[in-house]
Amino acid sequence: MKNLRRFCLRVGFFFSGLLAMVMSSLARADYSWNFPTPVTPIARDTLEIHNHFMIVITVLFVVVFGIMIYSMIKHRKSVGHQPAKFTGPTGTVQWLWALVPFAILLFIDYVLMGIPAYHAVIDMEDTRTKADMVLKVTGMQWKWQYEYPDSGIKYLSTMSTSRDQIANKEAKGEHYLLEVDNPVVLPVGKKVRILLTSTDVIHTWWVPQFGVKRDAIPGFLRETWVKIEQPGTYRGQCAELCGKDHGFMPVVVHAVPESEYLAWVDQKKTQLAAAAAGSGKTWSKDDLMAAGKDVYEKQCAVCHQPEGQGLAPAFPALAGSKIVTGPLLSAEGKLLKDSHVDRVLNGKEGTAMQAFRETLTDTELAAVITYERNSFGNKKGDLIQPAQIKSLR
Ligand SMILES: [Cu+2]
Repeated sequence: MKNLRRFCLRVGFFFSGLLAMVMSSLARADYSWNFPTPVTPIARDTLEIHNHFMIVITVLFVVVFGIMIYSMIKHRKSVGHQPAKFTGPTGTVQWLWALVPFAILLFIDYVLMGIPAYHAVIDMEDTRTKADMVLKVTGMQWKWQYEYPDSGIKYLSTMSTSRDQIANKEAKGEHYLLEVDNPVVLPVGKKVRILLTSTDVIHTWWVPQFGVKRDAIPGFLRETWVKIEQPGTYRGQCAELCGKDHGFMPVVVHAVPESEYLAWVDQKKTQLAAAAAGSGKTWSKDDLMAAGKDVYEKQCAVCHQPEGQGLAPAFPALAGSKIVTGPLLSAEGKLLKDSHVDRVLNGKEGTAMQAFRETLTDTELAAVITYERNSFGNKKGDLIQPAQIKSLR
């Protein structure tokens, strides 16, 4: 009786410890218990399989632990139970003890769980059947580029949460760290084949409500698909530790009815055409400076810092930098190797400095170069026109 009491006490301690842990973690985090509402077939399948598996494993848990606990109490030493005297795996009964549970688990794994999982995995990988459109997603430190090959649309999407909110100098907004300047827009009810790649390190494009989480790997093209069933705004994040600002490259998707999507495509095309036309005109220095400040704050400030002071050792200062204050172009107007313009256009291999020639327009490049040469105490006084950038490409 004494032993039983001790045993029960131990079990009690174990479970009350476990309960205390669960309660304290609940008190710390306010999250809901369940997964977010699925809005794609993949997300729905995944959730259904998860729930189905939870039932199977709960039944297994209760049965196995039930037998174990019953056996321990029933056959304990204090009620005079004698241990069996046999040694070694002899006799049919012992073979049965091993083989019957083995067969049961095999059935559960391959039939009860295997078949639904197999169907879901095949469905997830089927990116091509009846795809209505393609979206190309490129991960880069620390933003996403979205491209609609069918409509010729391509743009960058960067986090729009202010640095002041991150530094606790300002109250945090509702969608803190989960908001961007240019969200992805996709039509509802269409199968979208998503191609993923990266320009630098591995990133992961993840939207929980889509049930989609796929690595974007440099040098590889990977794919997944979504068919969003309800209009809405869906938010996610990069889910692969990809460097300093890994936590600051959210994914935001606006799912809209098809007519609205087509209107957005037209509007975006006009916008991009207007930006391209801007590269033909001659800009004043003030206009370049104003546009450049905007580009700098979005694209450059995360590494080189808002005041151009840099962040040692990885991110050099632009204030007083030899490269930034060096010559703009050669006497013939050609690109100088390792010059300021060369760095911004082509990046620097082996460092976090990426090539911006493909991600920024002629106007944005000219503006940000002009801005950097005439800010943070740099007083070069010169400027570069978008048309010059165009001719350097
Ligand atoms: Cu990332």
